[in-house]
Amino acid sequence: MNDSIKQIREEALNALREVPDTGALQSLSTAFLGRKGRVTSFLRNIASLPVEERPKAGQEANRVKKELEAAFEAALEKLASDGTDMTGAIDVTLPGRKPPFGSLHPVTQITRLICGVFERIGFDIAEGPEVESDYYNFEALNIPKDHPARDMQDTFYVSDNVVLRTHTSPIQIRYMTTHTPPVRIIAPGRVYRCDSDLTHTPMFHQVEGLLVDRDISFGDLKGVLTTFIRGVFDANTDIRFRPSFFPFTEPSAELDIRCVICGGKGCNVCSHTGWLEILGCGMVHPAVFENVGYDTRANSGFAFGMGIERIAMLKFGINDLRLFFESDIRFLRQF
Ligand code: 2NL
Repeated sequence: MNDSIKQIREEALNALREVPDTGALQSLSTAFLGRKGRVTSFLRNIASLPVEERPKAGQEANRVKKELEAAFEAALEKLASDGTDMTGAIDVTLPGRKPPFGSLHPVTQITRLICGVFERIGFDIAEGPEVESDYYNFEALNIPKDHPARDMQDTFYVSDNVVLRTHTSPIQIRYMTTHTPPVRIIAPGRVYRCDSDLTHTPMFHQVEGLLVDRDISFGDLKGVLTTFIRGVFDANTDIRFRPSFFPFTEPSAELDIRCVICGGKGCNVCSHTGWLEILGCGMVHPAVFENVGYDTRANSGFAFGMGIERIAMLKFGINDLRLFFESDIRFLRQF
C-alpha cells in the first residue's frame, strides 16, 4: 500500500474543491469511494498490514470514508442548486432541431384563392362586423319581416334589433352607403345560422361579391363568374345557370359546374345529377339600390354569394363538414 489514508483524504478534498459539474463529481466519487476506488482499496488492504496496526488503520479509514461521503454529498447539492452545472446542457455545436411546419386552414386557403381570382380582375376586399343590426342584415336587403330567413330558427338574435350576420351581404350594404359607383368588391367572412347537423354548422364562411356601374348586364355577370369558376376550378369546367329566387336580386340564378368528382356521370356527391351547385347570383334588386341611395336609372349591378366550406370540400375531396371545425392536426396537416 503506497498511499496513507491521510494522503488519500487530502487529494479527495482538493479535487472536490475544483470539481466543475456533476459529471466530474460522479467520476471523482467513483475514483475514491467506488468499488475499485482508493478508499475502498485501502480498507481492503488493511488485512495485509501487521496485526498491531490494523485497528487504528481501520478506524482511521472508516472515519475518512464517512467524511468523504458527506463531502461528496454536500458538493452534489451545491452543484445542483447554484446553476453552474453544465451536465445535460444544450450542445451548441449540434445541428438545430427544425420546428414542424404549420399550414393554412383549408378554409383560409380557399378564401384566399377565391379573393385572389377576383382581385386580379379589379375587385377590392371589404370587411365588416359579425354582430350586425337587423337593418343591415335584412331590411336593407329587401328581406321582408315575414321572410323565413328572419325566423328565430335561422338567426341568432343578440337583442331585438341586433343579430349575428347570417350572410356577408351587410358588408356590401355598408360599403354602398359610404362609396359611390363604380363599385367592385368581394366580401369574405364568418356567418352564423342557428342550424346544426351533419351538413350544417352554426358558424361557416361565405364570400359575396358585388359589382355596380353604368350599363351592367346579366351578360357581365355571366362573364365575370365564368372567369371566376375557371380560375378556381379547371380552365375548361362546364358551367350552367339555372333560374332561382333571392329577395335581393332580380332576376336571380344559381350557377352549377359539371361534377368534379364523377365528371358528369352521376355520383353521390352530385346526387346523380352530374352537376354541382356552386353559388347564387343575380342582378341587384332596385329596392336595395334605393335603400343605399343609389340612382337606379344611372346604375345597375350584379351580386353573388357562395359558401367556402362547400367549395373547399369539392376542391380537396373532403366528405365531412365537421372536420373543418375540429382543429385536428392530423386532418389539417394534409393541406
Ligand atoms: C347564396 C346566394 C347571393 C347575393 C348573395 C347580394 C348582396 C347585395 C345585393 C344583392 Cl348587397 N345581392 N348578395 C346575391 C345573390 C345571391 O347568395 O346562395 N349564397 C350562399
